[in-house]
Amino acid sequence: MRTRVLQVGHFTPPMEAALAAEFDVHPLWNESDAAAFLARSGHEFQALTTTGLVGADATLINALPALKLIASRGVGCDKIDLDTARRRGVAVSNTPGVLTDCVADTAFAMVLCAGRNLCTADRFVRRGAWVQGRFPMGTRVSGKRLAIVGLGRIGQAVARRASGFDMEVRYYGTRRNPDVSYVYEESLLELARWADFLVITAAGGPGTYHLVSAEVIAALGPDGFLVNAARGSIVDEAALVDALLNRRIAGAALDVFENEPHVPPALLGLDNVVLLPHMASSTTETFKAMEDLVLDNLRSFFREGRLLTPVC
Ligand code: 8YV
Repeated sequence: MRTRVLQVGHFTPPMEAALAAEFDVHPLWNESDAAAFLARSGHEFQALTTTGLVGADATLINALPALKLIASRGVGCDKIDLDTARRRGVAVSNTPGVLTDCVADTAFAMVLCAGRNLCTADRFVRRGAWVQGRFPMGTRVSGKRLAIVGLGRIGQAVARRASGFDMEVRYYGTRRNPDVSYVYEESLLELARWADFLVITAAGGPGTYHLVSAEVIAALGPDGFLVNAARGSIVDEAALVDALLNRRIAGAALDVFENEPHVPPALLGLDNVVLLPHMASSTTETFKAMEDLVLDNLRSFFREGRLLTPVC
């Protein structure tokens, strides 16, 4: 009998086809009354496939009494209730590594867009404003100070890109990384004071909730830029909106928000913020690599009893 897989996050069409060819897949979104379906048939599923953005909460995990594995596409697991999974003895896999370069590319593009006003400049040309005069000056990026919050795989890839732009790099995180030569700053406030660009690449979840507080944003100062390619929950969004509205920081570039896909309406009319739809990893190549890894984790777990990229 094929392993029965409940699907709660949408995949690309080739992945949907590959998954259905090997597993007995049931998309939960086909059910008009998901709770009633789970009460009736939840016991049939051994696996749950999801994405970093959809996750799996305690209610869902507990509605699947035979669940053995949650296989997620994406590196972030902040939407998966890992405590409940551990308590229930359910294994969890994610897709680290394969998305690092594309996320770092986007994060660095955001640094350039914020400093050099590239998105505003595009809008300037489109609305015909160029014929009326010059586009205002931006801020130099090369040679400036770039601070990284969370120097994991993605943070280190951003740092490597920054080195190519002759930038000085420092970082903040839960601990100093002995394998890198960048300066470790123990105080996030001090790091923000030092930085021209503060780039967030830390993991989301309760440990980093509102880590970038009103004080940290204030410490960045009127010449500083904030770039968030990690999770909206890491930044006190209301404080950030206030700082951008009142020009207390130079600008921001945001790929993530506290209540996606909803963006604070106050940001929509501002030219000092770049707004992206959580797309840092969204390339055909990276999504294929992430989905291949989801599939390989499922195969490996149900055939050999081990995960390639276990979370727990
Ligand atoms: C994805 C992400 O867009 O990996 C993550 O944690 O936030 C993104 O890469 C998404 O989770 C892919 O399913």
